[in-house]
Amino acid sequence: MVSKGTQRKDDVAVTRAIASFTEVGWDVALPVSESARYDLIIDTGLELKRVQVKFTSTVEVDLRRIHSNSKGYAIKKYKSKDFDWLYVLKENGDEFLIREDLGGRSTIRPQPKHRLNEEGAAERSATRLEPEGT
Ligand SMILES: [Ca+2]
Repeated sequence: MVSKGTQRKDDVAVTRAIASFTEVGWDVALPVSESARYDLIIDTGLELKRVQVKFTSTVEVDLRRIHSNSKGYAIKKYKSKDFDWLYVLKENGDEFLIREDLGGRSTIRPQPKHRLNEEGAAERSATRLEPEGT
């Protein structure tokens, strides 16, 4: 059972991701199905990417999921096809976008090269040069 506090942090991560992707200039879509292995779909203008969103308060992101079933519970890992990109929101507000195949991994440690902030900032300042429509 997911605690209310954990659910709240996950919700913050998803909404923060939506805001950041929107600022970068990508369109964001939400899957209707709750059984989807991803939280968002983003349209970069060139392609669609399925994005799994995680909140973490530690340096490593836990990629395992606990599923309850008739025999009790089972720990599952994501498969390569479950999502395309992983968005991570850290407790300090740092955002990461990991575009590597994480299938079968138990954890991932976001690196500086995965930071979304710089890429987002660069694309944002580029967008600002365009005149606003009236
Ligand atoms: Ca998630």
